[in-house]
Amino acid sequence: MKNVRLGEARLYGILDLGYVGSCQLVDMARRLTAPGGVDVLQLRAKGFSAAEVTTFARPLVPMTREAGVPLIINDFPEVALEVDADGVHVGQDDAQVESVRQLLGPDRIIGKSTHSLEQARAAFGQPVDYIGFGPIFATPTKPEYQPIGPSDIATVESESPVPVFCIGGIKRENLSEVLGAGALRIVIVSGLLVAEDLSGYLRDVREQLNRGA
Ligand code: 3NM
Repeated sequence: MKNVRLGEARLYGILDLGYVGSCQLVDMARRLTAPGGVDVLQLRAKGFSAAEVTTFARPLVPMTREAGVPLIINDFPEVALEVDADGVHVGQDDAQVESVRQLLGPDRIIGKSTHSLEQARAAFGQPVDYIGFGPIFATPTKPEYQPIGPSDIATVESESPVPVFCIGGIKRENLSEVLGAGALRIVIVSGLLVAEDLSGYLRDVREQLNRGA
């Protein structure tokens, strides 16, 4: 069930507390998950405690479930269990995927960030349901990371046993380049969160994704 939903997902959004105030989370989540919006939503709250992330996540669970959009918690497997979120996203430095899988059981989604072809290939042997691959372009959301460019996207797509979500600096303005390089699924963080006309932005992105399908 989880993999069918992920396999069909094309657009992944992230509620990043670096862009959205805690009081705006629910409203932004509602707008992002409205019909025509994102297919997967992650809560990313770097620098906050597990207790704070639990508080942020709790109201998002019923509303994302009603919208039919899986809710993924960045970094905190215990919080995902506690609030009954759909899954967890881990970075390269975060807890080992095997122990997160043990904690979450077989049915919750685990995603992992990868930042090179080598890291992507290493993740293929791990119990993950999807990988992130990037940053494709330079991004103020993760300024300390070197962009890897779009050239390895087609290789990762062709080798990966799980859905690949390209991430990092992707906007509606450069989406055609990412899709042209072979990407099937993308993550957009700041592009969506700072859009002046969010529903227009989403419509435009979805049109490009459908055209590239
Ligand atoms: N992870 P924006 S890049 C959260 O490469 C994150 O793993 C990345 O934000 C990775 O869409 C990134 O604003 C930031 O560029 C993406």
